[in-house]
Amino acid sequence: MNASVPEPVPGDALILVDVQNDFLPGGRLAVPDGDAVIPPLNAWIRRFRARGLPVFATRDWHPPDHCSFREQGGPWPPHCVAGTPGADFAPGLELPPEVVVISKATTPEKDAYSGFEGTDLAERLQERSVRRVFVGGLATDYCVLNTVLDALKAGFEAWVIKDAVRAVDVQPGDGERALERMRQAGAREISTPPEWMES
Ligand code: VGL
Ligand code: ZN
Repeated sequence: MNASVPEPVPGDALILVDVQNDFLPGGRLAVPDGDAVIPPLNAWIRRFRARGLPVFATRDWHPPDHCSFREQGGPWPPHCVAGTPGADFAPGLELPPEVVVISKATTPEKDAYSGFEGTDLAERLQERSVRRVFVGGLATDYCVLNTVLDALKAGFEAWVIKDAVRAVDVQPGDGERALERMRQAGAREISTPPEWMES
């Protein structure tokens, strides 16, 4: 479903999921075409900033011996090690100075794909009276999926910015299946209006 575009209003928040160097082309866990999320996300950031609405940025922030890394028996190459350049936000992402950064999966023994897992993201949204979250970033089939599902579970309305997400696609079709799961759970989809991309 692609409803007409709502201009962000009070009660809305933007959540940028893991737009970090290691998930971009050339990174240690590169998401194909991952850098394509940056221009539309910048358009959303401008829109939210212009209205004084909150912008949150989650980041994978792993210790060097994180359990999700292959050396520890996990599924992934080492990535987003806290404090390394690979864990930095993409330089092209126009993060506002007042962005709220949410670090996740920060301990060796636990992974967390959702920005809500083991963080105070739900409380931070509630204290700003947020009702709707708009979500984009990386990757559709892991951290975007789980962040959107948890947003819905926590009682927020969730909108996936479809042109501002990309999938790892370990199995072909994972990204599409993730979008379907989000829809089934009650998420809505939206595309960045082309006119937002011009300025
Ligand atoms: C992610 C795999 C491992 C993600 C994080 O941000 O989607 N994927 N860690
Ligand atoms: Zn990770």
